[in-house]
Amino acid sequence: MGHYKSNLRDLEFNLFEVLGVQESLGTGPFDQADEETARGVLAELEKLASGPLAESFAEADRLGTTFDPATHSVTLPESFKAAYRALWDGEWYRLSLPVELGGYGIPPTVQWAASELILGSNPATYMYLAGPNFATVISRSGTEEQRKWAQLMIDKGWGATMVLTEPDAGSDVGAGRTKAVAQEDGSWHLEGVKRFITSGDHDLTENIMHLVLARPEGPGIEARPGTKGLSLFLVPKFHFDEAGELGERNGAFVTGVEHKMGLNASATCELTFGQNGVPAKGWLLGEVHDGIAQMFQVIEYARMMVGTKAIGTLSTGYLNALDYAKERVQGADLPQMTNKNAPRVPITRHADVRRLLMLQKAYAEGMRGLYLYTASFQDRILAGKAAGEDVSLLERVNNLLLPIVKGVGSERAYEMLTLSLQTLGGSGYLQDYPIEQYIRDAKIDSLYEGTTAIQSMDFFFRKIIRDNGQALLHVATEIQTFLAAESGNGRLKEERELLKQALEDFQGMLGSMVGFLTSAQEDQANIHKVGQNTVRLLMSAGDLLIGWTLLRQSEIATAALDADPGEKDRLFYEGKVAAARFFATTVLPELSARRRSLETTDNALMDLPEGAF
Ligand code: ST9
Ligand code: FAD
Repeated sequence: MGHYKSNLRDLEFNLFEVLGVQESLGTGPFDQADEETARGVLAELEKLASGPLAESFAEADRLGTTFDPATHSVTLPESFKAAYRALWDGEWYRLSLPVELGGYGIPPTVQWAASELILGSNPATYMYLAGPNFATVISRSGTEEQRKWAQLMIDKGWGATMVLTEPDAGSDVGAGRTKAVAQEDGSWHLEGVKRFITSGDHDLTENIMHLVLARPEGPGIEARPGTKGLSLFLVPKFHFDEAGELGERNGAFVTGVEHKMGLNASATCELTFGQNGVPAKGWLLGEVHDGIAQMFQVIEYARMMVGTKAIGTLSTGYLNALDYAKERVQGADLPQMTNKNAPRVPITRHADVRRLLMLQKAYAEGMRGLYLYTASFQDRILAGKAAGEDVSLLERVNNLLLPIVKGVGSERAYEMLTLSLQTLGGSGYLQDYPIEQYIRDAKIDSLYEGTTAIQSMDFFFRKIIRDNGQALLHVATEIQTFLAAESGNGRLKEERELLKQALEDFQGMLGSMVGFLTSAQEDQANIHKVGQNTVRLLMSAGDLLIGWTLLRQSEIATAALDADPGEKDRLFYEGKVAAARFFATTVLPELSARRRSLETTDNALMDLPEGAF
């Protein structure tokens, strides 16, 4: 048995029992796929993820990548390459492609469910599959010639990277100094050093297309500060002709590979442009200064991916912990604690182990529901666009939810994975079990693609304030409608009350934050009161939505239980109701305390001299 424990039952529950994805399958842009196809995709991929894909997970972690500075090349362990090959040969990358580029017309909900299976089993393999996916962005904004390159990237299975970060430009992408100098032949020469570039080099594909943000320089080009002065350049590892035949080596060289805490099969590279005796030639995508907006098309996908990766990892962490707990016998039942002859029991009998397990379950399943709810807006955007409808509100809701999926998904997954490890006691600390690796591999999720602080500021300033709260109002109205519906014959009444209170607490927090922001017009320092609380607000939005998601799930489960399902389903549905109850009674009340703390924020923290820390 491999390390990976999937939860296909819960994926299907979300897709077909909660979201009703089958209603859009076979229609509009999804007319090529029916429910059977969708279930078939997930079942096939589940087999691959639990078997061949999972096999190299631990070995690739221990062996890591090998960097040869003389040739600037990175090689990967053979077992890992075999896993990647299995994914590539199965053409699974096509799931995320639009039909016109060879995709299957599978809705995003099903795509993300499929992605969870790969990301939970062997996340680095997924990340190396970026080529076809990034080609869609090139195809969307490129010239006719560049659209042909995009097709080559797909047909030839090239790799791709997103290249933003520099030593002095991490969260602050606009501080980047890498420049691109216009050449007479229409190409550009890039000069500079980028760091932390995922998949910057490897031996999985014959070519790699780097999508690089740089500052354009040349006649008639206005220099602009910050992100709005960046352009996106396509910089291939090898030059190529019209048919995609490879030519000379281009001057983008990997000059270092990081040694890191986890995700060791994923090469994190320093990428140097134009400083190794060969010019780094690039081609502008679209117009100058459109770079950051174009790159955000890639980033939006990647942020969703990172959240799904974290949540998928938590799910397998929880299921590994659960299996262990069922087998591990230790201590007597608490009521018999004074009886030294009492029979020893599996640790699942201990209240604290149950607390650990149920918290993991609630977050894993609640956050799965949340990323799939987010994906359901992506389904509706595609369907709406195909029908010529106005989808701007749907887009804004999707945008609002992304920092929650990414920021909350990564933070809570990491936190809960420590509970998965705790469930195993000392054994959890060993490499005999996958959980220590899960923790190491998942820590990155709160860092790259924008740290949690960046997600939280995006959430408050861009997704709520700049949006005039429209998208938030849409989601809040859905929660209120759920609360008002009072369905389920009055069952879960107490939990609904707790959800109502949590919604009020969240709205109270937001109200105070808007107050701080408004008062900053009089006293600029008050903006720091906002800054002290954006992560608190984001995490509270996450808990509110997770609580709501679990309650929606439990409402459906309750109805299913009334229909007297078979034993296996009965336990599944009972678990849903229990998770919702547990989360509502133990986590949601925390929002009231967070609200009190937020409301009393002052600037003492900011006034403290640095030396006092
Ligand atoms: C990284 C990569 O970390 C990690 C690994 C990734 C690996 C990817 C692998 C993918 C694999 C795919 C495989 C598929 C396989 C499929 C299989 C299927 C089964 N939304 O606020 P302003 C834009 S990469 C949209 O003034 P500042 C917008 O154009 C490194 N757009 O920002 C805006 O203009 P306007 C990641 C947004 O103060 C403009 O930016 N690094 C958004 O200048 C300026 O906005 C980071 O993420 C948004 N949310 O700059 C950096 N926000 O306003 C984090 C901004 O006119 N830092 N724009 O619309 C930030 O995000 C900063 O907030 C900042 C600030 C840089 C944006
Ligand atoms: P910093 O920006 O220096 O942040 C340090 C701390 O300060 C963080 O806690 C941060 O939240 C906080 N902080 C910074 N600014 C603010 C602010 N304005 N307000 C509040 N808090 C703030 N980049 C790429 O371009 N391509 C890749 O493929 C890629 N892959 C990566 C893979 C790995 C394994 C790693 C580690 C990084 C990768 N990155 C990549 C870079 C990654 O996106 C950055 O590390 C990330 O954006 C944070 O930047 P930084 O590390 O410079 O941290």
